[in-house]
Amino acid sequence: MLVAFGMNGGPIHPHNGAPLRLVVPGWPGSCSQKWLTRISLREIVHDGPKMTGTSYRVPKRPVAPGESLPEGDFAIIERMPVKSLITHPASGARTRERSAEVRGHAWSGDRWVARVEVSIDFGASWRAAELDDPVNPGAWQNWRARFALPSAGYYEIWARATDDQGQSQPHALAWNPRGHLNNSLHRVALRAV
Ligand SMILES: Nc1nc2c(c(=O)[nH]1)N[C@H]1C(S)=C(S)[C@@H](COP(=O)(O)O)O[C@H]1N2
Ligand SMILES: [Mo]
Repeated sequence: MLVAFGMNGGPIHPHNGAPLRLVVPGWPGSCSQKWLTRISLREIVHDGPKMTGTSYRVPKRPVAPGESLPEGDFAIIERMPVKSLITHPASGARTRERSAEVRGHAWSGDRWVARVEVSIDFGASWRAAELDDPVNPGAWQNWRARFALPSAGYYEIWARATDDQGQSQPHALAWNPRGHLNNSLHRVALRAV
């Protein structure tokens, strides 16, 4: 865990937590508390505003959508699961070319991402993307891949990351009341014209 007083070579902006901010890489954003003026170590679970009830918690066992369960059956989220995002092209983009470059980021809590694969045929086949190491521990990993677009038409680009312990992203996931931990595949639309 870091206590940050600066960001991008300058002072940290109030939006981002000035004067001081906790940064807990790989754990939920809720751990990275902003606007610190003092630190107290307490022996109880965080009982501050927005931190209680089902906030940042998920059922300990798989439950049916909408099922209600007692508070004791929830676990506080710790490390975040493996996830990837497609940052280029923008969803809905059009291209006149017959190939496309796809780019994005991937991360997995406090682990490394071992590979990212991309599909343009709705998951029927996958191709390995080129994947960078993190620039420092806890940083996102950048990735990119180039695809042939065999004909004009509507394509979806899907990305799937797998971490160094073999955990991969699901197509769909178990329900939880707050919709936390949605690490399902990112899909973007691309139209070749
Ligand atoms: N003091 C304080 N810190 C906080 C919060 C808050 O409500 N109060 N929200 C947390 C949550 S849930 C998130 S996701 C991040 C958002 O940080 P950002 O504004 O830098 O993206 O701040 C965290 N730190
Ligand atoms: Mo959050």
